[in-house]
Amino acid sequence: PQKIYLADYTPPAYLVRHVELTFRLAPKATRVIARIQFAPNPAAHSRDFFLHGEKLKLIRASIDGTPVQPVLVDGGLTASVPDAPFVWESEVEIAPIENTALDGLYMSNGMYCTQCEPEGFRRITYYPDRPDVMAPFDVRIESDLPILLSNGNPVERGAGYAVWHDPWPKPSYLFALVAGDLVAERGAFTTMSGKDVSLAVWTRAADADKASFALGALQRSMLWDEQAYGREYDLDVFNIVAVSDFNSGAMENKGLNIFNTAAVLASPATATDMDFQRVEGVIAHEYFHNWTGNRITCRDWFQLSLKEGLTVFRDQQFTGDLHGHAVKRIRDVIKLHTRQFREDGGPLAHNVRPESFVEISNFYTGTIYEKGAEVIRMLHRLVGPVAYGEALDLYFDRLDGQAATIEDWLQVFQDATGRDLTQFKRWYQQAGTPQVSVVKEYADGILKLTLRQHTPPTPGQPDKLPLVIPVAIGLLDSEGREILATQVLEFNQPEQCFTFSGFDDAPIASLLRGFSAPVILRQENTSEELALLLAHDTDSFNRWDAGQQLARRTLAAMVIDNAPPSSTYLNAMQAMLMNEALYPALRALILSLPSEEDTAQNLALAGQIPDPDAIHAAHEALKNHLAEHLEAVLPGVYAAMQVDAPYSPEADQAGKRALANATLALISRTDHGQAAEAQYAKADNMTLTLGALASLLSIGRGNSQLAAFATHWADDKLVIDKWFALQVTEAAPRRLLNMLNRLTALDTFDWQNPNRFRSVLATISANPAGFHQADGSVYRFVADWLIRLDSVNPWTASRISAAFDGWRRYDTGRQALMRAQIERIAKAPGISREMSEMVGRMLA
Ligand code: BAL
Ligand code: ZN
Repeated sequence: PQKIYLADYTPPAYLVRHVELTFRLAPKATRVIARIQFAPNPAAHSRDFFLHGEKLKLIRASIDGTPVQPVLVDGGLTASVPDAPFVWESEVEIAPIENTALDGLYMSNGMYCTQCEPEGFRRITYYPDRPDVMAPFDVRIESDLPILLSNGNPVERGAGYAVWHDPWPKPSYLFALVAGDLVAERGAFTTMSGKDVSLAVWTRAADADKASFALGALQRSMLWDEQAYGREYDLDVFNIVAVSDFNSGAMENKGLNIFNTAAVLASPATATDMDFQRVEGVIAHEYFHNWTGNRITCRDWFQLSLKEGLTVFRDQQFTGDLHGHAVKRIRDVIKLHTRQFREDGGPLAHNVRPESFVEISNFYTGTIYEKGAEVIRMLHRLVGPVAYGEALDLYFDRLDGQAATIEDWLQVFQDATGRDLTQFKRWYQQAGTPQVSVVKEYADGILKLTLRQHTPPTPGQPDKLPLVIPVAIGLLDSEGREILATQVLEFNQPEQCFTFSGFDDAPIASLLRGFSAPVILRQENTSEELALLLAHDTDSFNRWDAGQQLARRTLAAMVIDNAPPSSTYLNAMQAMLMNEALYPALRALILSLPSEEDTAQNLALAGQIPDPDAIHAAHEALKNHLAEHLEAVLPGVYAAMQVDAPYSPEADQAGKRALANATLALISRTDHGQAAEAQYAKADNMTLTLGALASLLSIGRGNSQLAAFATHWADDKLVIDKWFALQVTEAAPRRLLNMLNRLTALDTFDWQNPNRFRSVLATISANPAGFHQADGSVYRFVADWLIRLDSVNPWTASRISAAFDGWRRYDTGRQALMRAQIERIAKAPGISREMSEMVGRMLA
């Protein structure tokens, strides 16, 4: 397949002044009539007129009212047009009911909806479907369905039709349309300048009781964006629609956000505390896109992180402000470690701003999103919050209404702060996770830290240049008292020394506080130093990180040397667990072991070939040891975490439930599931129900509860997704294939529904020892399903194919087995461009 290069960007030949669309909706034969005002672009290099279009049946076309016969070419059409403003009209026919890719206009449970980012609009009508073409839209929808929605403000509603007007120029990827039998949870928001906005969250009638939390989250987001960034909403209405067939989490279409039901519906009985937090975070993320993405959009798709990295950073700030920064930061870093570091260390590694791609849809990745957010977090730390605020004000002033680039973004920071960001820009241009090693020397009251940085080669980038790495540091004395508050070192050379003086004894360094840069830190500190940091560091993130480092060390020794678990680790966990000054959510996070994927990465980094069975065995053994070591204290902590008040997803209660579930998982290993059965029986919310069920399944029990759960929740798809996923996560590795065969044979395994497919197929990665069965049977199972799904839904299938990206890490037997499956996918007849690019990159 043809690659597209950033270096080949040219401005569009024609700009669009105005778009008028009429939709005559019918499942098999929707007519789309487009009337588009084009004007030559003075900045263009050519006058070639090209409109994208895919899977469209052209009925007619005209230019300035005169019928024309455009030339249909691969991916669109061309026509000869005036070298002056003109009006293009076309009528096309499409079949939304046949659109199983869920890209463009499609149907879900009898409702029409759209997904246009990145390139779905070209499946709706012929158009210059590129983000640097922005225009106001008028949309008329004709249908007998009761609710007809599009972007912008409502203009007119009559029998069988509705008209919408969006005054804000937008690229086609932000277009949206919804038509269906829906009910609204309604609310309002008065903006900072006193404008009233009507808000609505639209769902199926059966889900009406699960929309109020999302509405509140939207109101909180609107207020926060005014207070934190001075950003006011700019339309009379804001609509959110819940759709059960959706490829991703949600979409920020102007004024009409469309959400996967999983990212918007929440009630205490059906959603966990983490689901509530995800719903609030995604609602915020999509809302914040209104300024960072919609008002200022991307010039081309290479700039995707311009909107995604910034918007993720903003939603992280929001969640931290509302619910506590430390816990949010730890959760985000866990995600970064497992998702992005893995991507950065394998064949799919790419720049935060890629320089080429075949299918941009393959680049909605941890690198674009999470590493992109980390890059902005570093900028925030380097310039400080005040200068960051000034730079963002300038960004909004200077680039509002434009399609911008990473260069524009950095220029704003340079102009606002006077800082030269030439070297900093490398974060956007170099793939791979930098490794930072630290050597500490202490003599005569002086501490000398020597930092070295090295970024390993990644595909197409054998050599790397040094980066600007902000290293936040604090120092503790041997009693654990802080003797140097957090400072930020600017580490920008291959090797650099930093000295600190005036000590009586060798201080203990707390490095990379708050995870101040997305790097792998390699330091030679002793287990006792880590235990001291875990007990005393003023930086909560580094307390958690010290616990993780201790766990990593003991797990590595257990895997490599068959060593017993470190008593330093076990004792440190006991002290931490009993420390009531530490809030429960933090204790729960510290008590949780790093994932098996994390251990595999850690061993690979140490030059070992990770053995998934040995890693799993070590994790199980360490949990058993923890359960025994803490046996006397766990019931007391568990009892103290019981909540009597009515359910609320707020941080205090959620933190208690997190620690209750974390302790329950250990208690179950010694009480044969008694406490978990009791919790399951009396739980009145999904967090405790699932926590109990997970504990039971993890010790090979819980069959009757599992059956009762399925019966009770048979009508709730999102809850049944959890039922599927939990069985995959908790399956004993050797039984996983049987489990997978059983689950996918059920009538309820509606494989064309992305959530249901993911609940089984994407969840396999959470059971690495099961995925990596040495006979390769699970690899084959995954490949079979990916090939099958790819023929109907390439987007979701190609995303899950990344499960194979770590193949070179493993022993030669597993490598050969995985490679064979990746090659089989590559050769499957009719494989999509998306999948073909993914497997091609993994094999390269
Ligand atoms: N723009 C795609 C969905 C999201 O990142 O918000
Ligand atoms: Zn986004």
